[in-house]
Amino acid sequence: MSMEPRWWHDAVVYQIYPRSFNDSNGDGIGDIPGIIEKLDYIQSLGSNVIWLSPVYQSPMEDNGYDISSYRDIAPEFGTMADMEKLLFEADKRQIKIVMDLVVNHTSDQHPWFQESKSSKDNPKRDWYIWKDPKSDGTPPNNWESFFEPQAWTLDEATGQYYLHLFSHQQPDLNWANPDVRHAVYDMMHFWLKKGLGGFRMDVINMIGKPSDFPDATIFDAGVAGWEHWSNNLLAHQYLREMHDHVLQHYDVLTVGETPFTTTLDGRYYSHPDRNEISMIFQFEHVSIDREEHNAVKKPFDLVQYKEIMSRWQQDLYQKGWNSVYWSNHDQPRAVSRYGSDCPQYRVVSAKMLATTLHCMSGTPYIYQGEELGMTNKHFESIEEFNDLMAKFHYEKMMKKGLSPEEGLAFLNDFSRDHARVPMHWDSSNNAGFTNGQPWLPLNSNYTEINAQQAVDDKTSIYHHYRQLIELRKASPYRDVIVYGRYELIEPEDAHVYAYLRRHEQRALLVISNFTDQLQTRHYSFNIEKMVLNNYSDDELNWTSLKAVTLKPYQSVIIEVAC
Ligand code: TEU
Ligand code: CA
Repeated sequence: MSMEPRWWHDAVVYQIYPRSFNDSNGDGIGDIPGIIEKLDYIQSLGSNVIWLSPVYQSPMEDNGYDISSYRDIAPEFGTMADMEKLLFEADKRQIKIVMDLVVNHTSDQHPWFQESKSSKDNPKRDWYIWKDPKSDGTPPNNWESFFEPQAWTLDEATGQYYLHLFSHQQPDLNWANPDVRHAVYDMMHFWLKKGLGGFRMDVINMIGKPSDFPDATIFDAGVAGWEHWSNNLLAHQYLREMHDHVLQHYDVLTVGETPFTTTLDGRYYSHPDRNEISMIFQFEHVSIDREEHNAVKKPFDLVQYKEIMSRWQQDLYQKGWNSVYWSNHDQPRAVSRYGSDCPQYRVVSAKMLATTLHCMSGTPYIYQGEELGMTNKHFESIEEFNDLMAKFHYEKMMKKGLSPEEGLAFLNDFSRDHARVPMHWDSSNNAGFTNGQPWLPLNSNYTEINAQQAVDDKTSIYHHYRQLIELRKASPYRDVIVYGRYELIEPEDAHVYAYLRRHEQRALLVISNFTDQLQTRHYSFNIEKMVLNNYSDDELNWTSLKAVTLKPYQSVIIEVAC
């Protein structure tokens, strides 16, 4: 198979978490008019797709991932007219807007659930997943939830349990019911007709629930039950139906968020001939430095990281499409996690991470502030966290007998709130994010790390990202970056990540030092040209790769002879 070109093959996506991006009216909450104000900033970066985390009406128990009306905008984010203006203004700048499609579950405040809950014979009863208790009154099976110990909550009034893989305020829709599926498809048409560029599909690999609801048998590798409700045949069947009814009629980017996937699953979802979705977010590489389920930290192992990324690069080559990312609204800040956020190495290591990822095949995603090298914030106490998952993990750790300090330390490494701290625009009060009280307090380092500084400084991380995007979209290296073959060099090297991309008569070698030490290596390639180097001072010193000494966190892209 050779890949038929699609517009999103050379796209670079910029993710916005609206609540934390830019507040236009001083209520402390980012909003859609605030996003419109910053479109020029995103356009200058070079990104041509924006993925908006949910902006729909919601009680915001999970900051919008709990939707109470799919066809309304949350008032704190603006109005439908604002949303239409955003689409219009983005389009003027050749930027497409991808919205979040959260349809594994709704909010418990959604009228569908309110009706469903009202009585056992309500016509919408079967829109959600209701089951009788076991004879001893306990839940129908032993599945866990991502945010609570149990995936089932008893509704006292009707005497049945309902299923929620996330919080009890996020009941799971019953995709086995065709009326539910068609309601979702209608809603998708509603948005796509407004000129949307596509959807990011929240936990879309979990929509198929086996009709017999079997007990989980695996308890040490994720939320119990995942072997039954993730990536099953039903999920693929529903996606193909969705493609048939909706997606085939639009030329859009679709990316499925899919924890617990293998590369084989990745091919099933993204092979163009299967008519499902464009690409998926896999979770393997963001799972190697922790056991999320058990809230346990593990050392980051570069050899394992390389093995995972390389396997995805290779297994999907011409058999599907990758998405590549370091961070998003659920992950800690990339530079703190994989690079170094100490003043000496923050800039250079953030650039190194960017180079490593942006030369891979697949569609790269940038999370707001990543292009500035924003860092994790230090939280002093558990009360400072906002995220419901942080609270759940903390309780879990306390129950296991860990100390409050240990609990706090884990969250300071991994809490989702690190990503949700407001964006740094400039060095003025509250980083120019708001004139009011920010909904989540800022990181105090905004006086040094902010967009204005980065735009003005030609050697900033921001400009490094800009150059990487330009290489992918409009340079002689476009085809090799977008369509080239990928080859890992020295898989066992625990400090340096080197790989090659080849396409027709071009080859690019990418070398990244993941340590704060000098590293000397030998490569048997001949340099044609130094394409990008995150140390600007020694560009001319590279004449041969026979013995190169990489500086701390140095990363280079070199065109080599084929
Ligand atoms: O995330 C799904 C998911 O798997 C997360 O619980 C993930 O394990 C964790 O956040 C990563 O550390 C999606 C959304 O991205 C997330 O923001 C929502 O809270 C969740 O679904 C429920 O909609
Ligand atoms: Ca606001």
